[in-house]
Amino acid sequence: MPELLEIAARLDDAAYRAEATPQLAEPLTLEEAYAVQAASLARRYARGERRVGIKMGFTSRAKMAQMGIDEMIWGRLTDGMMVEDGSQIDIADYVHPRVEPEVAFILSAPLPERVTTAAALAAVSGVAPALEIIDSRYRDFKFSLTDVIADNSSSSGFVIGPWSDPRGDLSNLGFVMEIDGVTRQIGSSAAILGNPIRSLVAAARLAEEAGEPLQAGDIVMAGGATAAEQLAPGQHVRLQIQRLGRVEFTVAGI
Ligand code: 0L1
Ligand code: MG
Repeated sequence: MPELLEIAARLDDAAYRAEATPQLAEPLTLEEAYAVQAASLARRYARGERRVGIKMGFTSRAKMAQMGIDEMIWGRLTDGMMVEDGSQIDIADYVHPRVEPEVAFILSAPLPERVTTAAALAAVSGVAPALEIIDSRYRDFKFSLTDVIADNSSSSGFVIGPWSDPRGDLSNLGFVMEIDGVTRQIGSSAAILGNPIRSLVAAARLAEEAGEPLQAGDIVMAGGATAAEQLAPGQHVRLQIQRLGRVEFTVAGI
């Protein structure tokens, strides 16, 4: 539908220019919102970006409560969103970015739609501490469920720490996220659907339903374990996850 393509172009332009855009005037259906997301990603692919995986959103009560939304959503990740562990971002590349602590998986085999947690784990070659930089393109970071889905579920950047062997219990690993050496969020991997591997199972189903099944080499960001924190110039953000290690980045500026 032409209107959906226009919305996709507006959201993609807002992300590209790092300029806020008003909330959508008319409510979309869920199907339309994901169609807008796919169309806005098609514009990124046309500029040379490559899909490298997917992110899961609202997989924890803390995130749902922070944003007033209680349904799981997903978005696409591209290589253009990757931020190297330990590197620096420029706040000018974002509208009003926030950061949240997550767990990431990388796959060594495709994941079909219906998988058990054991089968999902068997397709994982690594698990890592990860930070998601979310950046709603909507003015004041305010949106409805379908608005945010259309906006690629606020996907903006992701930073992945060292990959570890995924075998072992991932259900209750302690998280500490610090900004400038001060603890800002404490949590547990249990906050992510009780065990982040459940988020991977859900990701496989949603990706398959969208006609883009998860493939070997794909990255899956399992979702935030705590509320997100606003980013500002000059900050240093670090996440430490029990057994998995740390991941960090800085924000350029004073
Ligand atoms: O959990 C998430 O990553 C949801 C992202 C969309 C909502 C937000 O921008 O906080
Ligand atoms: Mg997230």
